[in-house]
Amino acid sequence: KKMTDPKQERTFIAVKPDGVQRGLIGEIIKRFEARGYKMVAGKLIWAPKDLLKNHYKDLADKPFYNGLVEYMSSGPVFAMVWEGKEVVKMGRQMLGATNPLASMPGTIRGDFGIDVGRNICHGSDAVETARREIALWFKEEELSDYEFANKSWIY
Ligand code: FUP
Repeated sequence: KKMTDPKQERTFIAVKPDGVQRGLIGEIIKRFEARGYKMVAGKLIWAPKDLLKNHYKDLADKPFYNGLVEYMSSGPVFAMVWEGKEVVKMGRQMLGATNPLASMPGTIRGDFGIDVGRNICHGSDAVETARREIALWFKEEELSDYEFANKSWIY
């Protein structure tokens, strides 16, 4: 399996605690499925703080970091790995901008959120970041490598 094939690119997407509490897990899965992406892994997990601190380690010096870790550990998240053509960039586009005023209607944040501190979902910002985040949240055996029935109608 060639990981350089853009159709086999993978990203880490998570429904954050507010998204889970608001019943948006299915809505978010639905959008990635309908777009043509393949789910490779998915689980509900109440993340321990050390995992979240590692996940957001690049933001450790930001003023919102402690609040961010508190929010992310306030309930379970639904963690996923999605695969398909340029899914990292496309996933970010589907999630919408970090700034609520810039997240367009039609995106997940633009349709369901108004606050940067309750922004419903996470998506990796680059292929390298995705690799790191997938390895952080999932064991290798939790990732399913399978043929996707609809593929020839998508590519
Ligand atoms: P994103 O990649 O869109 O998740 O944005 P960042 O990596 O810049 O920020 C990570 C998380 O920190 C965001 F999802 C929400 C939170 N955050 C704030 O709470 N306040 C800010 O000013 C910026 C980000």
